[in-house]
Amino acid sequence: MSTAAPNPTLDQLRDAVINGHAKAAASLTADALASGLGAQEIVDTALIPAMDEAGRLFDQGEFFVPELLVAARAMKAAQALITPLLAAAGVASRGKIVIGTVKGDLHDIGKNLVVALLQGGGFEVVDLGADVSPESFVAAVRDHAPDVVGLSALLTTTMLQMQQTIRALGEAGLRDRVKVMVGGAPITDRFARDCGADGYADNAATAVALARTLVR
Ligand code: B1M
Repeated sequence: MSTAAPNPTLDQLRDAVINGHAKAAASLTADALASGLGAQEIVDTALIPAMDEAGRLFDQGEFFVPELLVAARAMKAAQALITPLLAAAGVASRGKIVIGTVKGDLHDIGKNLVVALLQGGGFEVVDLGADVSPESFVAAVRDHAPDVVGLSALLTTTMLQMQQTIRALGEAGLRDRVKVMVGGAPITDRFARDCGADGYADNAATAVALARTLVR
């Protein structure tokens, strides 16, 4: 959590994302970076709070899916400038991770942040995208032989796909060759244990720490 004083550029950026102004979001992100703010600080103090606010407005019936979509598009315009900075590391690979958002779930903003920080943390990442079936995870584990499989879910309905995916890895005889980590807003430590995962992380930074532990 940042302890910095309120910053007008970050306030404007947050508002631009909530209101779905993609061009403004990109140029305000560029301004924030040029003013010396760090990529992680911009994510933590403007971008994630903006998506939380969009979710709150959706909950209250003030936003509908189209508003969420334009907010997500503005978030991605900002993310396009931030991701290369989060991912810049240039250290030797710490391990390989296959990651995706589970079947039926189209939310990929948080997963993309996790990917960027894993890359920044020195991991080789195979990103399968969103709405990834258990069969596609199994095929990717066969093809890429990763150390870790990462499963993301944002919906209480799709989190059950984590269990299906872990079961499919078992049925394919691959479960003992990989560690499985899970994350996403509805996931808890307890759910992670119950669905047979090896670990749970509640944000992108702790996901990197967890991946390091799992690879060790
Ligand atoms: Co949706 N949506 N959405 N949505 N959406 C939520 C998740 C919701 C909480 C909104 C709400 O009601 N308040 C709600 C879910 C309710 C529930 O299941 N209990 C919801 C709903 C209901 C829906 C639809 C069903 C709406 C509808 O159609 N009626 C629909 C479902 C579509 C589908 O997936 N099949 C839907 C659609 C969408 C959009 C497509 C419009 C858009 C997504 C665009 C995209 O991602 N490309 C969208 C958005 C933007 C949201 C909110 C507003 C924001 C999500 C987000 O990006 N957060 C969201 C409300 C909210 O979360 N406040 C909401 C920011 C992101 C950085 O955080 O993803 O949590 P997060 O990721 C974090 C951590 O969770 C963690 O690290 C990340 C970074 O710190 N993490 C991991 C994530 N994955 C990890 C994996 C790991 C480790 C850590 O290891 C592998």
